[in-house]
This record gives sequence, structure tokens and C-alpha cells, in this order.
Amino acid sequence: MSHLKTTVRAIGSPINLVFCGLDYAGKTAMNIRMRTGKFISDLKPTLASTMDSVTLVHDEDLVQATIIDLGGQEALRDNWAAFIEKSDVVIFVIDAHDSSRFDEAKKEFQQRIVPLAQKIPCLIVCNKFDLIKNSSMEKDSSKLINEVENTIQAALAVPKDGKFMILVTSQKTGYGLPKVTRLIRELLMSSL
Ligand SMILES: Nc1nc2c(ncn2[C@@H]2O[C@H](COP(=O)(O)OP(=O)(O)OP(=O)(O)O)[C@@H](O)[C@H]2O)c(=O)[nH]1
Ligand SMILES: [Mg+2]
Repeated sequence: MSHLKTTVRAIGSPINLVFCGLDYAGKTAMNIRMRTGKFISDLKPTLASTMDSVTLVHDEDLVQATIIDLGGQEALRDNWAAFIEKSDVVIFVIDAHDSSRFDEAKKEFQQRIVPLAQKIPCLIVCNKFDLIKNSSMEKDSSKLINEVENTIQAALAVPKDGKFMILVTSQKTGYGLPKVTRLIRELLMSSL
């Protein structure tokens, strides 16, 4: 049994994940994609939080998780802290294609996520990569992914420590999702 596997099992099952981030970022789309593999293009904004179970698969490993999906509209953001404090990992989703809202996302990230990150580490999900890819002249995907990661790292002023990891995703194509479980495990190890 690998060291990683032993560590995750020792933390207990299921792990608690909470989705935060501005409205329209793609939290519910990611929640649904992780649970069903489907992309829904006409989702309604989340007004009441939801809780679901999911089995995360990585290599031959299965990790049971509970997902809390929160609403990101401004009036709902004060609710985030109570849920974050009961979670093992925060998944902060940002619409990486909408730079007009980067400052707003940074404010919420710095105010509501960073102060809690020593206890509850954070996976930053740079979502809607399909839209970026469609509108970019850059044809080299790995270069583009790198650019997106760097852009969001700078836009949110992500602290450079092991409490934060960045992942580029598209809920439409499913890009990036196979890496979610591994990154969550690495973040859990950072808080041991
Ligand atoms: N093209 C594209 N559209 C996406 C992607 N992810 C989400 N969307 C769309 O973006 C819209 C908003 O997605 P939601 O998942 O409802 O956003 P949310 O973060 O849950 O928003 P709130 O519940 O209001 O906080 C929906 O129409 C989704 O279909 C993606 O990766 N690519
Ligand atoms: Mg939602």
C-alpha cells in the first residue's frame, strides 16, 4: 500500500468537500459532472446549498466524498464560512474566461478562503477552459494551460504554499477532472 493511500485512509471516510466561488463560475456544473459525468448547459443559480455523495476514483483507489455546493451570489457569500469550517478541502471555482470578474473573485478569495487555508486547504479550479481554448490563437494546449494557471495565480494573488493547488478544467469537455482526486489527496496530506 502506498504512503498516499495509507494517509488518506487514516483521515477517515468520507471526506468533506465544499464548492465556493462567484455565481456563474461553474460549481454546480462541476458537482454534476463529478457525480454523473454529464454537462448541463442551462443550470439555474444555486440559492439553497445542496449536499451529495460521490465516489472519487484515482488509479485503483476509491475515495468516498460528500460535496456541499454553495450559491455564489453576493448575498449568499456570508454563508460560506460555516460550511468551509466543517470541510476537509475547499474547491474554489473561478470562471477563468471572464476576466471582468477577476477582481471580485480575488476579493472573495482573499477575504473568505485565504484566512482559513492553514486548516482547510484549497483547490482552485480555473473553469471554462473550452471557452478560452476556442477564443485563443495559441494552439499548444499545454502552453495555454500554463498561461491560464499563471493568470489565475496572479489574478487571485494565490499564496505560494502547499495549502493551495491550481487545476484548469472544462465541465463541458471534462478536461482536468481526472486530476481532481489526486490533488485533493495531496492537499489533505498538506494539512496532516
Ligand atoms: N462552456 C462552459 N460552460 C460552463 C462550464 N462550466 C459551467 N458552465 C456553464 O456556466 C453556467 C453557470 O454554471 P453553474 O454551475 O450554474 O455556476 P455556479 O457556480 O454553480 O453558480 P451559482 O450557483 O449561482 O453560484 C451554466 O450555464 C453552465 O452550463 C464550462 O466549463 N464550460
Ligand atoms: Mg450553483
